[in-house]
Amino acid sequence: MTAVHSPTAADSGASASANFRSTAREGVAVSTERVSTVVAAVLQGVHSAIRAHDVTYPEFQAAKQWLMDLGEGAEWPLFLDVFVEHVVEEVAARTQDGTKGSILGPYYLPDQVALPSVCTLPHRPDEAGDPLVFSGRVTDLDGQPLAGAELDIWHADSEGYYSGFAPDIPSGNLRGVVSCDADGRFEITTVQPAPYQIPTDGPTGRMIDAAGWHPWRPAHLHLVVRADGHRPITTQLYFAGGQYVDDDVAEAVKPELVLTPVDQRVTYDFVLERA
Ligand code: MBD
Ligand code: FE
Repeated sequence: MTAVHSPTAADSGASASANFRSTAREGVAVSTERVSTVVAAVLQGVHSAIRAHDVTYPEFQAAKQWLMDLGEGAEWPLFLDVFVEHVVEEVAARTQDGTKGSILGPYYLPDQVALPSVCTLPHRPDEAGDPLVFSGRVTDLDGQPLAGAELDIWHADSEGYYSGFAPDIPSGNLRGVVSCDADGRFEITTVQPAPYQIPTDGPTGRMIDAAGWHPWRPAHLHLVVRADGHRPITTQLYFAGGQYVDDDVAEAVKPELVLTPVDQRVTYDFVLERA
């Protein structure tokens, strides 16, 4: 029996948490002084919000309950990537030249299928959605092509769901690692992604609703672009005129990253700086 069910917060939150735990990370050596400085500043921010807004005991207990729910719902990666990562990226961007970066988000998966410079992303036989052809070139800061540069690309389907995080989508769907040609060029055929809605049935969605905000990100393509000897860039591309481009819940849109589709085609040239 195959149950067709709509994705729930529990599905995507738990998958995002498991995926994050399984990602190999270098142990970061953090000094006592650094921990003290940053943690004290975070706590000060909380303390000043409580004083400024006369936060009450019932509100404090409700916040405690919500934080416990966030952990039990395995939504810490989702919550942090939506509401905090954009500021970490902003700080990292201070020292990055070339193509503008954007947030990684919770739905990256490593080790996807290798594809040639002209390719179609893996998709279901009946994949819904308008066709989209995304082409461009990868160069260095001097405009020299980076032969064999790699575009690690992933995006939501025409309903806004990601393979690996929503049920009933084959693994690797709408994901791939594209090798550019000798001239740094690529041309990727895929489908137009839909805007992404933060699951409304989990703690993050309940907080957004309680605050009267909206839970949407504009439609986007995710990319990590790499080339030997160059600093990789993690970014996202958006579509001019699309819903929520001017009002992303994750505040991750930069004007340089908004593309204008012409006849279901978009182009973007990536520029990488030396490592
Ligand atoms: C997404 O698809 C995403 O890109 C981010 C940053 C957060 C939640 C869902
Ligand atoms: Fe996304």
